[in-house]
Order: sequence, then structure tokens, then C-alpha cells
Amino acid sequence: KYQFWDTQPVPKLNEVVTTHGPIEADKENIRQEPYSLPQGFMWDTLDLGNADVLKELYTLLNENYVEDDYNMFRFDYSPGFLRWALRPPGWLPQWHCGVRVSSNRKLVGFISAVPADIRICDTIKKMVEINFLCVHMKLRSKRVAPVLIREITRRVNLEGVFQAVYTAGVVLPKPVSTCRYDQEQSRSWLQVRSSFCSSLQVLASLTVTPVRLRPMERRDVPQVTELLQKYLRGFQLAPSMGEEEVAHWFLPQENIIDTYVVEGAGGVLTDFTSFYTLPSTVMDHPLHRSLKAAYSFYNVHTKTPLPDLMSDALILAKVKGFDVFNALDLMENKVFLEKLKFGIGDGNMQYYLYNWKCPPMDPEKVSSMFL
Ligand code: YNC
Ligand code: MG
Repeated sequence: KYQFWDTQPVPKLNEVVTTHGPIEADKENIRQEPYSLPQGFMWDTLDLGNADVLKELYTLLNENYVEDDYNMFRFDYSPGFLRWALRPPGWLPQWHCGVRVSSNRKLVGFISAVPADIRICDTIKKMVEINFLCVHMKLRSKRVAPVLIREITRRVNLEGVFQAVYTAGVVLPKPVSTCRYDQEQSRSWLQVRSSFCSSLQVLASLTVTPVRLRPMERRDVPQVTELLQKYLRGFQLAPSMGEEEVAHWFLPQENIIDTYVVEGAGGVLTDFTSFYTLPSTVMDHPLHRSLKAAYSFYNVHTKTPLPDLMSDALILAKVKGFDVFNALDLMENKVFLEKLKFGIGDGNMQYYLYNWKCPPMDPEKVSSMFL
């Protein structure tokens, strides 16, 4: 049934997994030559430090990347966001893998890997996160995607890495967990708006009383790292981040990532909340062209109850001009999703591991956020 995926080191869909560990051993000899693309296409490593190249990637994704189930919205990742997402500590240029038309050099395909230490239950593994797989609409259903996946796998294997983590809206062999995503954004938009209305009181008081949250600063990196590491121990699938990674993923950047910390007595940080900016293009709509959406990232609490922390995050997002706030039902999010009257989404986000077997996990045990 799965012509490509049945050849890959992933569990079969109907397989009952009870063990933990790699599916195949690390390879000794890695193929040196790139995989062959169809005639007329060529590989090109994208230099995202070059503004023109970054713009090309932006345009490919803006016109061809993920849409919701009803083809009403398409993600509109900004160039700055893409640079942030694709150049974390340890990034490698050859893992920004593009496909161009040989004759006119038009960019028509892309796949990326970034390094990450991932803990699955009791094992921490050097892995990559695979993201931004995209094939131009005119090139669909021609089996280009499997070539992109094989090629990025080869380039990752060449660096001595043999496991990966990725998410997708589609069901493939075999999800390690299934999270619910609020994909019906127009509905959640209205519902978040009404929950904002009921929060206006709080909003008003926030402007006159000392604000509980303040933007994270560089000096907070050690404390935020410690808070995050401790908190993530409670999950079965989670990244393991040092200070360098935390600085990259959490220090606020305008229109990319927002992180707010709660500072208690003596300068001790007790909680933080973060969300990233990912607008969507509203397709074929005469009035609205773009939906400015915030996506919940990592929220860590030791003192502030999670619903209070998140209600402040919603207010801040509202003040910053976001139309909608989205969250998956993973980690402890269900606690505030219900309380803060989030609309229940009907889309699923599947979490996958490549070349690693482990029993399925409840979304509450998953703490690996994908951009
Ligand atoms: C998908 N999203 O089942 P079978 S998510 C993985 N992820 O294979 P063709 C996918 N595989 O069934 P098209 C997939 N979608 O024969 C489809 N497939 O075994 C499989 N959309 O290939 C599919 N981006 O080229 C089938 O399909 C085979 O032309 C068919 O291209 C697919 O980034 C795609 O949703 C998704 O741009 C590129 O539809 C295209 O349709 C497209 O004939 C819009 O492909 C954008 C979109 C996907 C976002 C993402 C994560 C990707 C993970 C890839 C797997 C990584 C494995 C680990 C590698 C490193 C290992 C190490 C170490
Ligand atoms: Mg294709």
C-alpha cells in the first residue's frame, strides 16, 4: 500500500510496538553520490544567508506549502522565521536541500533537516528534525517527494546521524502519537475573540497594575534553560536543550518568537510562556488576505497556574495584533484549552520517528514542538 514507506525503517501501520530501540543498525558505508532527480531537475544547496535565496524559499512555500483541509488557508512563513527555524545551533548548509529546474533555475522543491538532541523515554539520541518538505504544485504525484526524503536521509547519514523526528498532517507508517490541531482557524478566531472579550477586564487591570509577565532577556537564558529541562523530564518525547539552543529558540525576535517570563522574589524565574508568529494566507477571499496567527510553543509553570499563564499569553497576543491563537492538545495544553474556551479543531498532527521503535504515546506525554 505504501510503495515508498514500506521500504523505510519505520514500523508498519498495523504493527503493535512494545519494544524500544533502532529498527536498523547505523550504516557503515553511506552512498557518496546524490540520488537521481527526474531529467531536467538538479539539486541545489540553499544559502539562506543570501537574502535573494531566502526570498526564493519563502515564495516556494508561500505558494505551495501546507493548506488546511478546506483549502481556505495556506501557511505564510516569513523569511526571517525561516532563517530562525533553519539555522539553530549546529545547522549545516547541505541540510537545506533544494531542487531547481535545470534550464531556468526555478526553485521547485525543498526539504530540510536541523540537528536536535531528542529524548525518547530514557534514551537521548542525536537526531534531526525534518521539516518544510515541499514540491511545487505542478510537480506533484511524480514521486519527487521520496527522492527528496532519500536524499536528505543520505546527507544526514553522512554526518553520522541515523534517527529523525518529524510531523505531518497525513497518516503514514507509523505515528508515535496523534495530536489534535485546531485547523478550523476561522472558528477558533471567533472563539478566541469572544474569550478575549471576557478577558477585557483583566486586560484593563494589567495596564494599571504591575504586569506579571515581562519579555525574556539574554540574562534569563540560564534560568529558562533550567526551568525547561526540569519541566521536560515529565514527558516521553522531548528535546534536550542547552543554553545555546534555549537562547536561539526563545529569545524574542519581532514577528518570529515571543517569550515572556514570570520573575518572583529575588529575581528567581518561576514560569515562562512562548508563542511563535505564523500567518496564513487567506485564499480566494475578497476582503481578508492574511490571518495573523500565534502558535503556542513551550509553556513552563512552577508557580503560576497554567490557565493564568496562558490567559496572559492570550492578552499579550491580542495586544500585539494577532487574530488567532492556536495550540495543539499536547503537553498539559488540554488544561487551558478547555478552560479558556478554545474551539476544538478537527485536524490531526501526527508525530513520527524515523528508525526508532517505541510504543505509542498519549499526546500529553509529547513535548516536542514543530514549527
Ligand atoms: C509527507 N508529508 O505517502 P508512499 S510535513 C512524508 N511526509 O509515499 P509524491 C509523504 N511522506 O505512500 P507529492 C508526505 N506526503 O508511496 C506524502 N508522502 O509510500 C509520501 N504538499 O510522493 C506519500 N508538506 O512525490 C507517498 O507526492 C509519496 O508530489 C508520494 O509530494 C508530497 O515537512 C509533498 O504538505 C508533501 O508539497 C512534498 O504534496 C507535496 O504529493 C507537498 O508522488 C504541500 O510521498 C506541503 C506539505 C509536508 C509537510 C514535513 C515533514 C516531512 C517528513 C518527511 C519524512 C522524513 C523522514 C526522515 C528523513 C531523515 C532520516 C534520517 C536520519
Ligand atoms: Mg512529485
